[in-house]
Amino acid sequence: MDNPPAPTLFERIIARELPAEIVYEDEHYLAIRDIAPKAPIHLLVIPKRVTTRADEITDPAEMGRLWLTAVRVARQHAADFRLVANCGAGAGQMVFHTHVHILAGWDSAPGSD
Ligand code: DGP
Repeated sequence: MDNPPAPTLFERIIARELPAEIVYEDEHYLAIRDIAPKAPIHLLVIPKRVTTRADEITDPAEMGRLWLTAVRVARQHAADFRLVANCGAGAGQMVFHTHVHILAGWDSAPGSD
């Protein structure tokens, strides 16, 4: 039998095996501050259910809950914000546990790349 895959960094944060600055938590989601912020406010919304990338979520209700949780957390920190989910290494994904980036806090509108 194959060994189960090693837990990802985010699974270990959810399990409190690794530290993180937690800004929100409920039964299904954890939101933390990104360790290498790419905006003045940079948070990550992480579903506790393990999937590798956001496009693996096929249940519309589950995807809706993830989106609405990201919006709720974002609004707790900023009026205007950007939500991003990198899907795959070619898109810049580095941690292969689904997450949504919340980017906000610029003084003026950021570029669109
Ligand atoms: P992505 O490239 O979409 O997989 O985003 C992963 C993000 O995770 C990236 O912006 C940096 C962040 N990150 C990596 N390691 C850690 C960590 O140990 N703690 C926290 N809080 N964030 C991390």
